[in-house]
Amino acid sequence: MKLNSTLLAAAALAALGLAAGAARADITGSIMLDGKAPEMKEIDMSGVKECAAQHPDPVSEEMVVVDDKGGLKNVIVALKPDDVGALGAIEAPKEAAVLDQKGCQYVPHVLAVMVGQDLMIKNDDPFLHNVHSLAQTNPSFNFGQPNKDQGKKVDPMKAAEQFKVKCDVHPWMGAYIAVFEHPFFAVSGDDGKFTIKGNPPDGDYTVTAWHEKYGNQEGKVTVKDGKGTVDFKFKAEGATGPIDNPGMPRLARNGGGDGGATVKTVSSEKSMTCCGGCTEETKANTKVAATK
Ligand SMILES: [Cu+2]
Repeated sequence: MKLNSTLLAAAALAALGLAAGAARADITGSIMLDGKAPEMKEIDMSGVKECAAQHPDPVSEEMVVVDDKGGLKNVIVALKPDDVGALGAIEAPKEAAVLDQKGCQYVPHVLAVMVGQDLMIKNDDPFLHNVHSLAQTNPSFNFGQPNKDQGKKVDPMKAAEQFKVKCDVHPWMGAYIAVFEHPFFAVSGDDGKFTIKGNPPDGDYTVTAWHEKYGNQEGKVTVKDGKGTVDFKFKAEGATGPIDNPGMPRLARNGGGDGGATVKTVSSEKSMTCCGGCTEETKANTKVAATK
């Protein structure tokens, strides 16, 4: 009898789990690169022994990372609601977003966080990195982490913005952080696929997709019963990036870029769209930067 009740309890739990799974609503999709991916340059760490020592194999830049099917990694995808307030009561994700420094690279290379979400900067290397945020709207940070560190909490982000983070010790180290006013965002994985979780209300939404080299795109998704799909395709040909903007107009003024295209070379209205939840101020800056 005891066994039976245990089994029953397990069955009930399983049923609950299934029900919860069924109720969970996700927006999914994939990002593909159309055409041949440019070959990424090898990062030369030879001048810094402690970094080079951590990489028996060559390390490539992470600007364009595709799998063998053309899935494009590190694309920030987000809903762009007309009115964030219409999304209902939304809370920042409880789990902290973590930017790690490992083997003299940022992990992940692209990170998305929500306003108010905890943001931790971790150091997996037993030596100095100086992590330097180029944020202008948000509280910026600029501090050294001389040794391994499980995570130093920085001030939570306050507004939608995208910015670059760099290391002042190792010039090749760069990461991007995008801040949203809502939790409906994701970053595409190794296979170019993404999942926006959080169950946004049913309806039609604009979705933005931003890539460091290929810029911005917008798509549409219809969310029904919390589910929806939207795919993006970026063209490999003709891109002149890296593009620190237009999704990140502030970077151009910061000189935080890697060179290459600047906002001056971007003329299409579409590519000047802010990547998700832009504040009016950001939009205004986009226009100012674009007309300079
Ligand atoms: Cu560093």
